[in-house]
Amino acid sequence: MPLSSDAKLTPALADFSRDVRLQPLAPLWERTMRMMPGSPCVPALWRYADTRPLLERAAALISKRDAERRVLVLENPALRGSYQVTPSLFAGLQIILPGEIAPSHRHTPNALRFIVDGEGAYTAVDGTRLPMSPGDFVVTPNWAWHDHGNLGDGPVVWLDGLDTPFTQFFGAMFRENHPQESQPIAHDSGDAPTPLRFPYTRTRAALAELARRAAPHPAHGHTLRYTNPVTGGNVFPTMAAFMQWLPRSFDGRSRRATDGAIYCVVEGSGTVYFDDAPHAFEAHDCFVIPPWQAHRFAARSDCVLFSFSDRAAQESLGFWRESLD
Ligand code: GTQ
Repeated sequence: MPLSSDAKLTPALADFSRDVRLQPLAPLWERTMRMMPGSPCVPALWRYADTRPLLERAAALISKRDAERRVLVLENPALRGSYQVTPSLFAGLQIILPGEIAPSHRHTPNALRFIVDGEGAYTAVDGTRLPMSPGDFVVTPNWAWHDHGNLGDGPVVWLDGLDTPFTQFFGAMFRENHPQESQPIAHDSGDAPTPLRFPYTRTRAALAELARRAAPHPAHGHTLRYTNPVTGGNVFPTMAAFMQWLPRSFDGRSRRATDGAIYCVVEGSGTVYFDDAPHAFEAHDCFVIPPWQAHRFAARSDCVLFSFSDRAAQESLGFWRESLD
C-alpha cells in the first residue's frame, strides 16, 4: 500500500529517513511542499500618495546616469530581498526628470511600461521612438535595445513590469549596454500605429464601446486584453496585459485565478477586498493580487484599471485556472 503524507512516522521510519538523508536523497512521503494552488506572496497596495514623494526624493538624490534606471521596486512584503512582486514577476515605479535620459541597454527579460503620470517622455525600442502619455501601454520585447528620455517640462512616472524571475528561474539572465548612450533613432512613431504602443485614447474608446455592447462580467467588469496585432496572441510569451472598466457602484463577485496580477489604477476610486479585507484605492495606486487569492472589486466611481500577469505563460503551459467563489 502506498504511504500517504500522513503516514505514521514510526521509530523505524524515522531511522530510515535519517539514513536516506545522509545521501542527497529525500523520502517523498515526508514532503512538506504545498500541493495546492497559491504561493507564498501576499496582497499589498502601494498608494501613490506614499510612493510619489519617495520617487521625488530618489530623483533629487541619484542621477539617472548613476542609477541607470531610477526605479523603486514594488517588492512583495512576503518576498523581501527578492525584487519580486509575485514569484514570477518584477514590478517597479520609474521616474525620469525633464532633460534626462536612461541609457540604452538590452536584456533577456521582456519589459512593459504603463504610463502613470506626466507628459513628454518616450521609450526608444530597436530604433523606434515611442512617445508615452498617461494610460499608454508600451511593449519592449526581450533582447530589444531600449532607452528612455523626457522631452517634457515635468517629471514622468511609469510602471515597469518585467518577467525577470522567469529568466532567473531558467538561468538565462543576460544583459548588455549599447555602445552609445542613446541608440540611433530610425523613426519616431508619433501617433502612428505600431505593435509596440497602445495609446490610452484608443484603449479607453474600445472599453467604452465594450461597455455599451455587453453587460459587465460579474467579477471583473468589462475587460480587454492587449494583443499583438500581427499574431492576435498575447503581447509577450510570458505576460498578458489587460485594461478593465468597473462601472460606478459595481459590486463584484469574488474570484480567484492562478495568475498573480499587478494592478495600476488609471481612473476612479474603489475598494479591492482580499478575502474580506478591504483595501481602498485611488488613481495611480498599485496593488498585487497573489496567485489563487480570493478577491472582489467595488467601485465608488467609474474605474479604469490596468493589470498584467503571467497568464500568457500559464495558458501556454496548460496551468491557468480560474474560479468564481
Ligand atoms: O527601464 O529598462 O524597472 O531594464 C528594471 C529593469 C526598468 C528599464 C526596470 C530595466 C528597466
